Amino acid sequence: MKISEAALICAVLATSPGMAQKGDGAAQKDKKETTGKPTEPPSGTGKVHVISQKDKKFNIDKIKVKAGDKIQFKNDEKDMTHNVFSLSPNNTFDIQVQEPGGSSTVEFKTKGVTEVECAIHPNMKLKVEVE
Ligand SMILES: [Cu+2]
Repeated sequence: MKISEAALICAVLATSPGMAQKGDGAAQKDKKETTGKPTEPPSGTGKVHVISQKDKKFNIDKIKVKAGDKIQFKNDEKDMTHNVFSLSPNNTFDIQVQEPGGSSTVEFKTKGVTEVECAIHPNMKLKVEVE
């Protein structure tokens, strides 16, 4: 009797891990954001800072982020394109032509100061301090 009871318990335990994994998978799926941008790999737990471009300027001129954080650059103009880029060696990037209503997310992987500019409007400047 005792042996068969033990066997039953073992059988129940053996099925448990599978069920637990299923639960975790569903929870992760719910949290996942759908940005529609397949170019963004899911890396780290980096925060996303949103910066708006309106009236030919960034809504702020300086921001501090942690290495691994991302900045989402939004073009909130009515009818003006922007072209945000950076030549700073620690985080070089080029979003290229961004239409009104467009949005692009850039990951700042490396510590240091990253100077962000717009190729179309030389007065647009943003200093990102990556810590
Ligand atoms: Cu611009």
